[in-house]
Amino acid sequence: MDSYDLVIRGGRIVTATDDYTADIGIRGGRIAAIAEGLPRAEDEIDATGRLVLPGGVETHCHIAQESSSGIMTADDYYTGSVSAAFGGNSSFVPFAAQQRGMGIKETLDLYDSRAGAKSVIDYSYHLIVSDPTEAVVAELPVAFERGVTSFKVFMTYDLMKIGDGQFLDILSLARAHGAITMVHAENNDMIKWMSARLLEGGHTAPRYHAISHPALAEAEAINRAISLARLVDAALFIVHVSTPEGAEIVRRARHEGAKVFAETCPQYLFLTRDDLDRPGMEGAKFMCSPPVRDTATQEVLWRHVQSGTFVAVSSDHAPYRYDESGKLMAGESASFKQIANGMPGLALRLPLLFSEGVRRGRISLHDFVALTATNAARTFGLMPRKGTIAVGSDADIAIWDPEETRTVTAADQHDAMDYTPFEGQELTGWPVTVLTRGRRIVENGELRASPGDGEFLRRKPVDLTGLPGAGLGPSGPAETDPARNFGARILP
Ligand code: DUC
Ligand code: ZN
Ligand code: ZN
Repeated sequence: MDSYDLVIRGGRIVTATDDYTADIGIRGGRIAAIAEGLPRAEDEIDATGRLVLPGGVETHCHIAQESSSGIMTADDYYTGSVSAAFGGNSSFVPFAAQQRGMGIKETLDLYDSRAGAKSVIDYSYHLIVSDPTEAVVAELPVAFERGVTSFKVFMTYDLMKIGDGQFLDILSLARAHGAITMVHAENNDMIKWMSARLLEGGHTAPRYHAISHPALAEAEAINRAISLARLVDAALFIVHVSTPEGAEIVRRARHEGAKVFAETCPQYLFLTRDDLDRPGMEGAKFMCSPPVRDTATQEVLWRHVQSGTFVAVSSDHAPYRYDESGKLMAGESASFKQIANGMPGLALRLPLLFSEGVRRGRISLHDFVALTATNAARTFGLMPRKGTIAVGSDADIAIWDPEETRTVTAADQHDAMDYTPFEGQELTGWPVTVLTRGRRIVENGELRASPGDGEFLRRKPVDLTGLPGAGLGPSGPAETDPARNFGARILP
């Protein structure tokens, strides 16, 4: 059979490893053929002069999620997925957040009800575990049965943070089921102590948010999180690394064979704490945790992007509007402790990285694809369905015009936000047509999808093959290995 539902003709196909010009034949939502001169199909896209890339796989964004202090994100699964699609993404994995007192099934059911009828792109969730009681830990396998193979835990925020023993429970259970645990790694007490001193001194403006989260708080917590993961030989993913110190700990741990993955985010590569020091409360728009740092930090983080410390660059889209529903909930004179943490960026992650990364020669096109799609798909159990262009994979494709220049505006984000931290920036290289499972979601600036077109993705266990240390003998410490600890069984 050589007929296709759709042929994308004549584009330059670039994956994490390949770069060639060919046609792509799509049948039943999947890539059925890649070749030169495919037969004509009823539906065709002329991709001459365009880049044909795997659709982005966004694995760090907060959608229809209450913050730890109960503020709902501005984006729901409709606006969030539409914004993601306009930004060149074909799928995303936001969070399903267990609030204290909630069960696992209850949490996943709640997010199914928030996502199912709304998302225009395929989706899954990472399960945030904030209350790992014995009953909750016993219920965690429900998540694996439903194809949710990643957790996220917090080492900070009084209402979300878990203790080190609880962290070990989750890591070891995740290991037994082939899941991966993500962590927000900052030392809670250092931040609280610094914040109290600052507030006592009357230093309440948004810029002091950056001061209250010292680099040492991130480095200490990353080091501790990795130590805990190493003790039980579990896979760990450090989210939103923002400091040279933190990145260096990750780099060294990977070199030493720890099962550690990490990401950074555009805000740490493109914004600084000077943005937090804008007049009045404007700085609140740039508040996220960990905070944005300085230009010297940006340089070092770029080097870690280039040298493979980070497997992904994720948006950490955490949308709270610049009004009383979000950032200004506690009024115009709120202290930095009363302002929601997070900023939007779902639609700009790829254009920023393309314009400022690829076009400036900081990363190759292959790196760009790996950092925005392939590595995330692989790490979070979506490979080979998502994250690449190959026969048999879902036809999740973003067609880019590498020469188009646009000026960033909040209105063009297609989200539910009233600002973008990147307002006015001129970027070159934009996705023009985006497909999920062979369906056009966005075409020439128009939305072509309907709420509920996206499907829930059952994910596989994490693939650790080829990670530093894999296949080089026992990877955990002797004390937890029955072959080396006089036969004691420590891990499930
Ligand atoms: N951590 C996140 O990952 N996102 C938003 C705020 C935060 O603390
Ligand atoms: Zn976080
Ligand atoms: Zn986040």
